[in-house]
Amino acid sequence: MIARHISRLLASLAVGTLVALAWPAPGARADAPPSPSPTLIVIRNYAFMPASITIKTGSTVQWRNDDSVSHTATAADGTFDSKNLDRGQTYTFTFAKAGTYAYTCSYHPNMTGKIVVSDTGQ
Ligand SMILES: [Cu+2]
Repeated sequence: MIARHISRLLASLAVGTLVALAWPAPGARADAPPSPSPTLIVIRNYAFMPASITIKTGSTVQWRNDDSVSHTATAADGTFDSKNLDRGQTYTFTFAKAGTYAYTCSYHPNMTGKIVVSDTGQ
């Protein structure tokens, strides 16, 4: 009787230890971390594709020029500027601050894009 009681107590202690080990450490983020791989925006036919994206704060965006002519990805507020991108060249930028970033190609101002950066990624 006592032996059975003790073994049940030991079993519940073991389960409790496993739960404690599986629990996130203090300070661990409950939500998903920013995407580790960059979000790709292709520049093709004088357009940013997709023209508008929403990402999570801390995420990285990569632009790639697939056109035979040169382009740039230049933020209206100066936050980022790829400078000249020839065919096949890429530019990456990590968005550390939430906000809405409008950008254009400095050679072709009718090319426009928008990056929405939010803490929820929505
Ligand atoms: Cu351009």
